[in-house]
Amino acid sequence: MSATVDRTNIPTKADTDLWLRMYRQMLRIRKFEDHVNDLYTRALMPGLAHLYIGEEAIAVGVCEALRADDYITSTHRGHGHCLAKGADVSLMFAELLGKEAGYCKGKGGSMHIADPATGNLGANAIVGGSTGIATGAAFSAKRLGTGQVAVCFFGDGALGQGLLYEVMNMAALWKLPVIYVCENNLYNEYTHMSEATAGNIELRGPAFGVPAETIDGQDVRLVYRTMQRLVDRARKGEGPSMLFCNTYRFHGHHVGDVAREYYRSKQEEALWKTERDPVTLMFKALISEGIADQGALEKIQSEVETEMEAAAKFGVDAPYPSSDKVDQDIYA
Ligand SMILES: Cc1ncc(C[n+]2csc(CCOP(=O)(O)OP(=O)(O)O)c2C)c(N)n1
Ligand SMILES: [Mg+2]
Repeated sequence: MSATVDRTNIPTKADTDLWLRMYRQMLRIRKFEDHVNDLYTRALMPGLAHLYIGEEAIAVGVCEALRADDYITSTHRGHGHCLAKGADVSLMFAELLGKEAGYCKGKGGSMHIADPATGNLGANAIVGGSTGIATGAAFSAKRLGTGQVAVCFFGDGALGQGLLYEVMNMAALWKLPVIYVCENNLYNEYTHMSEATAGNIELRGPAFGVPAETIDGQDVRLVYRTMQRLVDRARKGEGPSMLFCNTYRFHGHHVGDVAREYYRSKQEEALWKTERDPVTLMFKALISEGIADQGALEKIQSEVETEMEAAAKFGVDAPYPSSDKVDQDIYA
């Protein structure tokens, strides 16, 4: 008698290629931002940057579930979203360093990167500001019948912004293909979300007829699979949804926020870094499931490091815009 093999849980080659790609994408965000922190610390980068390190699984899991022409809108903590949707790392470094080769000719910096070629409608320094842009993009996709969906990334702090509820009301009424992805990293700047956000946040969507769910935002494959479902229903015309991803930023609110024990304990930070690091979790899962050995994953690490070193060097070496262009491309 031959044993019946249950093949339903055996990953296909396409699955394993995708998981390795997701691992690489998370690492690219991590190493990009390690360089950003280093450039800031060496006083080579003007202004500030809000690091996404610790939250990489959300951007990657979400963007892997999207088509190239689907839209995203981003936040002040936006590097991960831009990279996961396909932005060019050299142009990103150039932008952060104020160079002419950057996405906004060096005049926007970290918080204003948009990349229409990859469906990225832009980061936004106004907390909650991008909710209106994503909903408008979804409205246009629906009117034009393009089949595109729009994803709005926002932090838990944006749950206190009225615009979110105005647009969610419209999105529900008109069954717009938009997914509101809340990155709940527990903090709004230096305030714990429990001090700023009342009630059960998961009930806010359903109050408008927008289904909501909450998942572990450190598990890239869970984020991806959940988003596949929500994207599918949006594309089929079943309307908006809301996804809460529980996560944590490993660094301060911005690169300059280094002495932060007055609002967040070192023990809490250490716990997330050692137990809940999305890159390490995926590294361990890929090995324990026999998808890759340590050597293969270390090769990816060194390839990503080489890529980021070259891109950072491109940004550092690139020229600044000339002074006669100082009043161009500026809107006030
Ligand atoms: C409308 C508005 N109010 C206040 C600020 C100042 N501000 C910048 S980031 C931030 C906190 C955002 O917290 P959250 O949305 O949770 O995002 P996170 O920084 O945690 O990713 C605040 C209050 C702002 N940029 N825009
Ligand atoms: Mg937050």
